[in-house]
Amino acid sequence: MLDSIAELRERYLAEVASAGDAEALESVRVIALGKKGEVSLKMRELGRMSPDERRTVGPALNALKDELDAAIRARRTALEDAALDERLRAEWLDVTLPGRPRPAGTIHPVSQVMEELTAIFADMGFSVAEGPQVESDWHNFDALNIPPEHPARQEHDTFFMHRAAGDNRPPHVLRTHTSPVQIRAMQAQGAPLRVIAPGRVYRMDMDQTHTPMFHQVEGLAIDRDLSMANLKWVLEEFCRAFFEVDHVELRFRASHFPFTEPSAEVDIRCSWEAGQLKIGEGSSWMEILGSGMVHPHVLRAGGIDPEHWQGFAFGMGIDRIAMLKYGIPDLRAFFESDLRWLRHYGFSALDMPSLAGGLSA
Ligand code: 2NM
Repeated sequence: MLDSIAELRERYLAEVASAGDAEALESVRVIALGKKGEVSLKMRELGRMSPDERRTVGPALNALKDELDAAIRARRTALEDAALDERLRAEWLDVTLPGRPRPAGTIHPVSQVMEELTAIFADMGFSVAEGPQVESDWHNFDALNIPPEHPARQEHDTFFMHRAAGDNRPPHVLRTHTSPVQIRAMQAQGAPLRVIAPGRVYRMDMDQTHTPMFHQVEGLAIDRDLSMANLKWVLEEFCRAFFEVDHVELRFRASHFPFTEPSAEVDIRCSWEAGQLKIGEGSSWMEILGSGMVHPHVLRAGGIDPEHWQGFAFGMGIDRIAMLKYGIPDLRAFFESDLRWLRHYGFSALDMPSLAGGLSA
């Protein structure tokens, strides 16, 4: 009997040692130590033995059971450790590898130019004002001294918001300029005041050089003693900084706007050579903006007393000055969202406008 126990011991220890995974090990355990396993069956034979025999075989079987049990546990732990080592080896990750490159979007020229002009006017004390794109016709027209019979107020120039029968709210339009933002700024902030209002505007117009939505920036300065001279200096400084040239020359031509008196259209000296535009030199003039002294009716609509305050205002097309500065030939491409166009004319998100060139003192 003791011989066969020694044989079992040798055989099962060998099987435990050679079990290659948890499953094989478990079946060795069942066959050896399970309820119907070989060691358990041997234990049952103890009943049929003489007391002497039992005294030697019993402890030997118990010792075998404990030894096999310990060997199985040790083997299980070894297999688990090996599996973990293998995972750690296979799933190893180099966190110092560079990231996968992803295509970066670009900044639209209109956004870039808005950032640039905002930085330039901020340096001259102007803050940015914003307002709704759907405006009351009072803010968009009446407050700006534009009378009901003015052509801009006719159906074919302006987008009017639909009104259901019985809707008694005042008429609303898609703003046709950003001037209503300045009316709101006057009402909210009073005088003195220096703001610019960049943003989207809408007019029913669509051809080579017009789109029904475009971008404008308007400026407004109100103080006790402002004149066209201050206006001219601000515009010259803006053009020098924006077009990044040492000298610009502006020419004021008398004009007419309902919201300013007097009014002037402003041309900038330039040259066109071989299709190349140069700002600041040459013998050509190009119109770039409209301006004037704010009409007393407009100041009053903004809640400002024209007996004590006066101001200048100006407006220009952002899309147009973007085309001039960056040599973009076609306006309509601005709004087509063509990725090839955006990659070609777009700016890097890191290409922040700066005043490194500086404004003159
Ligand atoms: C222009 C030309 C002249 C202008 C007027 C105002 C306001 F609201 F202050 F009265 N903002 N912008 C103005 C004046 C705009 O655009 C060609």
